[in-house]
Amino acid sequence: MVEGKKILVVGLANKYSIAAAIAETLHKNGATLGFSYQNERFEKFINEFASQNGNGFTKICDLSNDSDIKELITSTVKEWGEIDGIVHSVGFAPAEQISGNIEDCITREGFQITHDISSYSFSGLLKEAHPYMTENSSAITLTYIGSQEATPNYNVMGMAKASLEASVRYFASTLGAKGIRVNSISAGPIKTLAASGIKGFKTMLSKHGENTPIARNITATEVGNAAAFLLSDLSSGITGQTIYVDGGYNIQATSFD
Ligand code: NAD
Ligand code: 0WE
Repeated sequence: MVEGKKILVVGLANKYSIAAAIAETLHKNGATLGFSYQNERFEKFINEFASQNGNGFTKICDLSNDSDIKELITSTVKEWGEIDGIVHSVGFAPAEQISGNIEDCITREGFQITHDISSYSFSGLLKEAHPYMTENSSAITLTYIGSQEATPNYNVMGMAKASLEASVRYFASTLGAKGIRVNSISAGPIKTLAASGIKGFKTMLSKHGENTPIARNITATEVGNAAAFLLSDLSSGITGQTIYVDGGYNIQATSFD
């Protein structure tokens, strides 16, 4: 479904990353992949992962830095000439921002960092990449239902995800005529490294599984499969959307049991 498509994957940290599952599905389905990573700490893993998934290029890119974003796109275009797809699987809030009641922990600096990395970075990537994106190309990002519903502890991350989802609609609206589609996947909770650092995550995960229509939690592979669909021409009529890959969790009303 994505044979021959040249897709840049941003947000791979380790084997538990949602970006890893997405990359594996894309590779299995014939895509050519390139990877960017946040800093030297991830270099060894990324290079190993890249060599096992098609031997694509790897490039360091701190998304808080405009010149890093520019260099990432420049080197991607040098490598490929054009870009058929972008996967943005990135989110960050300083730990103290996502623990406790929002009124006790939100700060101007925490707000700025969270919105910069978790929302602006997607805009920044598209701003640089769109001139090189092909007719029938597609960009996706990862979001969470905490953008729509006040979720305990998610706090300013939920505000940044709301901004990210709005950015998907704005970019979809203006890039559509160039044949570029932009969507997000709203994933149910998955035990990644980012998630395992969150207190009470395990309890949340098991309650979430019980209270979901499919009666279990979703897997990163299921997100990878939806991502491959959104990056492929099979989804050519879909843009500006938030697609829920959450086992149907979002369609339920509050339970009063
Ligand atoms: P992860 O920690 O594996 O991925 C987060 C990535 O963000 C890492 O690769 C990290 O290096 C990168 N990153 C952070 N700051 C950066 C910076 N300044 N520059 C470049 N990269 C930076 O965790 P994950 O759970 O795979 O998260 C991926 C995406 O999925 C995030 O947007 C997250 O909000 C979203 N998401 C996660 C879940 C979940 O339960 N795990 C659910 C829904 C959505
Ligand atoms: O988007 C996320 C996690 C994002 C995240 C995680 C961390 C942990 C380590 C962002 N920043 C940081 N900063 C750190 O220092 N998810 C959707 C997973 C998640 O995070 C939560 C959740 C869920 C679900 C936080 C509180 C409540 C629920």
